[in-house]
Amino acid sequence: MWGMIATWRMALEGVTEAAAELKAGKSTASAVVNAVTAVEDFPFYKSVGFGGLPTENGDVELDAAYMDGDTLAFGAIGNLIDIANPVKVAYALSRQRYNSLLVGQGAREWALSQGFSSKEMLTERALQHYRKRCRETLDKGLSPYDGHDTVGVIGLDKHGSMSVATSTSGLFMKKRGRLGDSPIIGSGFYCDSETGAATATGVGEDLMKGCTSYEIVRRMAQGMSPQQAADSVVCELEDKLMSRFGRAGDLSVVCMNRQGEFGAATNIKTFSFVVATEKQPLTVFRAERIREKTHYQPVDDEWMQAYAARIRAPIEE
Ligand code: SD4
Repeated sequence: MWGMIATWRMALEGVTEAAAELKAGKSTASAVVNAVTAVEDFPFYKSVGFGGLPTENGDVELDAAYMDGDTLAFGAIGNLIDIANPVKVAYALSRQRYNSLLVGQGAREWALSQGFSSKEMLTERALQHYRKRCRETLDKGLSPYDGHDTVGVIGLDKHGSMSVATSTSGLFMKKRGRLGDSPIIGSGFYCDSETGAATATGVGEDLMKGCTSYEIVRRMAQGMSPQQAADSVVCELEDKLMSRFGRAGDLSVVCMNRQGEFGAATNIKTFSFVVATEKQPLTVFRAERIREKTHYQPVDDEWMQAYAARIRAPIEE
């Protein structure tokens, strides 16, 4: 059995190629890193890698992680500035015994010492978004934190190995130095090849309160199906946050078990994700929650066209 699941429609092109690698018997490590790299390199995805949106100071600070489900080794970097592929740095770090989570200047220095090259990650388009948001936030009092998507990819290869990787520019207009869940093991990602893997996207501050990805994997280990584990974790976290904290941000997750069965859950109106397994042909699904359960269906052509137009639409300044 092989399989791959990823957050958001933006993962489609990367998953298309990476799923073919898994089908051909290649390892989950290279498939997952390649899938995330494709998203990082595409300049029109404004929440991951090159073209990602900046902090309130105008710098692009990137977070990424990689976890190997066989050994439980992981590498994660936070607030990385001007290095092309944060996921590759995270992967390289996962091969080290110590220093598994590096942030800021230290992360950059380590990446450079390993031969990763410097690259200006702020694009003209991201700068336009930034200027527009600065104005809107002043004029209309919009929350600076709206509009953000993290890519999280889980892979299962034919040898039974699993891995997971994340990459994000974090919340738009975040404070310098702020970390969300994406580079935090157990919150933004977790993977154990004996059980399965999970990855999250949404408001990191809230996802971290539930150690969301670990909790999903733990429930799968106790016998829940991926869908039950995903739905129960998202629903319970949202309920708890509403009753104890007074509000809950966006919470969306995908997961897969070692049999290649998958699950997805969300508390937002439209959460898209991409899946391909030996049994499930490559599909982009659109998920929504109706009464404590997440329902999903394949997106149609109209949805795909609207998406393509939206991500490339000129930014009205
Ligand atoms: C963060 N969880 O930095 C990330 C952002 C994200 O969908 O996933 N947005 O909090």
